[in-house]
Amino acid sequence: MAAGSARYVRYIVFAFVAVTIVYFITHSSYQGIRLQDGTFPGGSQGGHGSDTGTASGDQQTSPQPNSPPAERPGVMSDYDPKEYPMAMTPNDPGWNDLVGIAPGPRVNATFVSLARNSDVWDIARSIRDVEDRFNRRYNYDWVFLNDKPFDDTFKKVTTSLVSGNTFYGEIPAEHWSFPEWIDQEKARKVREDMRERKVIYGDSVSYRHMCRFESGFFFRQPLLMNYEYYWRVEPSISLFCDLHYDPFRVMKENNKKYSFVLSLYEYKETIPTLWDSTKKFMKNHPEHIAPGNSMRFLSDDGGETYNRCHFWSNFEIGSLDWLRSKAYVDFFESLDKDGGFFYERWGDAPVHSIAAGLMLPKEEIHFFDDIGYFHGPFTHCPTGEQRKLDLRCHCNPKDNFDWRGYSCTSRYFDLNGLEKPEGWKDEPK
Ligand SMILES: Nc1nc2c(ncn2[C@@H]2O[C@H](COP(=O)(O)OP(=O)(O)O)[C@@H](O)[C@H]2O)c(=O)[nH]1
Ligand SMILES: *[C@@H]1O[C@H](CO)[C@@H](O)[C@H](O)[C@H]1NC(C)=O
Ligand SMILES: [Mg+2]
Repeated sequence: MAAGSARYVRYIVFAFVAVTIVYFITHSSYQGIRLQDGTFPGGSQGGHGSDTGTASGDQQTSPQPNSPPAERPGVMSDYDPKEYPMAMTPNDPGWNDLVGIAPGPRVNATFVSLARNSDVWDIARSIRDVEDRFNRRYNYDWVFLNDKPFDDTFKKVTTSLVSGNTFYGEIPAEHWSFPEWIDQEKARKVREDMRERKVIYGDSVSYRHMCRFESGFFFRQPLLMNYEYYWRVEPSISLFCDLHYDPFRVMKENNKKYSFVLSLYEYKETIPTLWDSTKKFMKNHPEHIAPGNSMRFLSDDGGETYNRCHFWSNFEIGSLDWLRSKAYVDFFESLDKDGGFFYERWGDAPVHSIAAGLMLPKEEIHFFDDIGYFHGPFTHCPTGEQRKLDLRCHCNPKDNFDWRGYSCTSRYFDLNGLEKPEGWKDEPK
């Protein structure tokens, strides 16, 4: 009965192949990244669905203006962190689970990028890195802000890359212009003078509006009012390592208000009187100065002068509620009245840093060593070989800025009594 058994074998082989095909089809969906399931309306929001329902895709066709809903599925205001342990080290369960949507709660948080339409391809690269290394598994929203309306290309490209919902906001003119108390002629002469002295961005009006906006207004835009935490992302940054946990949860669960990856000294020419204004504020508002603050990070003589150390604000994960607090807003308004955003060229980095350094207890500022990061010309590459291997980093250790002379990160460790990461002595100096 050779013919009969041959047919029998063929049936078995056929059934096996069929089962195998069905298995691969049902198990091969590329989780975390979905193709757009709709067209792009003229509206200001694009969106994606997601497996955990952390973002809802059912508002995509609504016309602008749009805003994120206060209630978002997956976002929990109160939960017991112990019920949802995060893998913080390679020994923790789940460290290697980097496929699929991450389980557990989501924080009331969003990415935020200020950008021009012409920044589209540079912000696209940044988004791609953030998604690949983190957000494809978490699907957090992304808010884009611009002093002009975003064009269709910008919205299409960014919405296609972000795994969460996207929102596009236009900044009101009052937040991107000269306040009435600024003497235009005086401001113009300063720009002329800085142009001659070749101070970086010294002759730019728009850069000053940008710095003032990032210092005092981004966190109060309507699109950001529905969130508690933000992660700022600029065009042309890179992320070098996988993120094995949710940094928003690290912020929330440890009561952190501000965080950084790179710190350095500010250009002297851009902030000649910033510290004078700060001292005036401290005198007028002693109630806003936190006991146990980070003055030692900012000053080497007990507050008499500023050592120009600041956290580099092109990367920030922080608390919007803190920036919206009376303390922070009083500080910004006091600086704004003094006019240094226009009579000098105060950057938002020293402004945020001084605020965090003086108005937060030092424990509320966090250093994210695990987040390998580049923004020209500086690199933060996590310290130590094993750490980089565990995190699957692709940065060159020789590029790490952390322990070089021009970095302020050593001071941060010293003032907080923190032990420097293993291997820091062998890193570039
Ligand atoms: N909408 C808008 N965004 C701007 C403007 N100037 C700068 N930005 C954004 O502000 C941030 C800082 O600007 P950038 O050119 O990266 O300055 P740098 O990092 O200090 O060299 C980036 O997110 C830019 O996209 C502007 O005139 N309009
Ligand atoms: C998120 O935070 C904002 C601002 O604090 C709040 O108004 C909103 O209700 C919160 N949403 C959720 C889902 O917790
Ligand atoms: Mg930049």
